[in-house]
Amino acid sequence: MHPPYMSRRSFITSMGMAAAAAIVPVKLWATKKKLPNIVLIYADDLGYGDVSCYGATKFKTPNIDRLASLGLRFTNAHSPSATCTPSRYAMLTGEYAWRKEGTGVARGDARMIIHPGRTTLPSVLQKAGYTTGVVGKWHLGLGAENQDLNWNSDIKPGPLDIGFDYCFLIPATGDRVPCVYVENRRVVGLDPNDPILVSYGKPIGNEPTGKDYPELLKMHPSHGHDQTIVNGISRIGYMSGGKTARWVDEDMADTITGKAMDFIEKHKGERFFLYFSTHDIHVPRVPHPRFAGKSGLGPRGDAIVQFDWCVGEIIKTLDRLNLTKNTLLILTSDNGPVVDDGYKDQAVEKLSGHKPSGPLRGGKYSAFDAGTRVPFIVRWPDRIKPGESDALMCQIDFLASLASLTGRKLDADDAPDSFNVLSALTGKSPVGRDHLVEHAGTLSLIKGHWKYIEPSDGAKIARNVNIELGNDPEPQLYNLKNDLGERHNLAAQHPEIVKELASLLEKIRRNGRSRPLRQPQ
Ligand code: NG6
Ligand code: CA
Repeated sequence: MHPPYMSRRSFITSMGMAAAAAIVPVKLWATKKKLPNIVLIYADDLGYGDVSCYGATKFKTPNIDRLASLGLRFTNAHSPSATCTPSRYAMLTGEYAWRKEGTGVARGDARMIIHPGRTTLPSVLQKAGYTTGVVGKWHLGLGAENQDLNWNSDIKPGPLDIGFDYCFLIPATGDRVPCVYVENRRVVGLDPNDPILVSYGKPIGNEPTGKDYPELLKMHPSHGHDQTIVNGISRIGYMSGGKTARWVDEDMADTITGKAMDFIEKHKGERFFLYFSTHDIHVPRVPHPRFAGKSGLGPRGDAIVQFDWCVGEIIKTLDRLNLTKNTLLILTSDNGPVVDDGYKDQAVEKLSGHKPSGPLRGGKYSAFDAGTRVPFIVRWPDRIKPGESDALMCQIDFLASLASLTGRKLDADDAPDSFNVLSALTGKSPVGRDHLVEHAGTLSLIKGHWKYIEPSDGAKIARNVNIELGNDPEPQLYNLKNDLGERHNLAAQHPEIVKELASLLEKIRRNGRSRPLRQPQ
């Protein structure tokens, strides 16, 4: 029977269309036509104050500023954690990383921590008909648990097993071996006669290390980072072989931006999701020579200028292909800023008054807000009015929000901490999350303008990187509305608020989930 509101003929026609679209329900098929492409640009270690549209004055980030002027600039948006692996884990699974063992900063030979079969951000979009790709930094491990990982044959499981149709990866970080790219399941440019071996224990082969041969280095470590030398830079971990496959740091931004642009170009006729995860501005900061000196702040500032260039290339590609209007473009960062993160790259000496954390306290690794409050810009000309929003947002919500956008239902067990904040993400509502757990080793809870930091015996300052970690054996309570810099601990004045927030945090921890089941999907 055809529905009463349709003639028999149009019903048959629409059935034919639905069949052609692989039996998508008619209602969804109608809305699907308007679904946007989605591009997520994910910077590494870019701080709240590191771009000019968030207050940086010592250099300019014109492409990011332009995005912000054409889109929605969020001022209270967060990464889920204050370091890379847990932030990315949470963003892709919709589960707080602190719930799961083994989601701390991963070694370069770590096994994949997101298991195949799990509902992920890319798997949701793939099921919604998107072609999905990840280009750039991965840092979530590769290969199966309890099995040796052989870098010289098919590397699996990997992104292709959790919802991505394509990947071009920096497997871990720029400062961790192996220093090679992986495309889909294979190391790029590998000579089979020169196999790659990787070790995070003992030295391997007879490759020189930074510790033993500092005279071979073009950039010296300030702490750690003194193992195998690749491209004149010593790394974390040992590797041998794979000489023809090793990356050149100076070319990394060009290489991965080129791959991201190729992905867009190749899939311009389809609906696509691209997760473009840059290496910038993580250490080692070795931008291409054409960016050298451009910021006046040394390699850290130059890496920001390079990152801005990458953003500009993506914007231009979308413009050129006429995709801009119906592309949801999100730009944000995996955690807050750090100045000296292990290499002597003059970042400290040349800071010149620049404040990577802007008005916030702390930085990468920190429970104070600069650990996780990051730049967060969303542009979608067809649907989002330019402006600003102070809604409480978190990247962990991409999963439920984009599931809602694309008409995918989540099972009760999926994405246990991902909220549907689509209205806030698209600027329809000024209200985002009700509350948010922040993770930096220590947990914090933000609810409204209050922020509670759990008591912790951890170090107060991360010595080498010189960042206040926000740990204190006493509970801390800050009013972010008039004390954004978290200077005045009000816990003693408001014990009732401390009690309320501590018990909500405990409940979230105990329940194993925080996504409201009755939230509209
Ligand atoms: C730290 C590294 C730091 C950086 C960080 C991970 C040392 C001394 N420090 O252990 O350089 O790699 O891990 O950064 O090794 S993240 O952004 O990927 O989380
Ligand atoms: Ca990071």
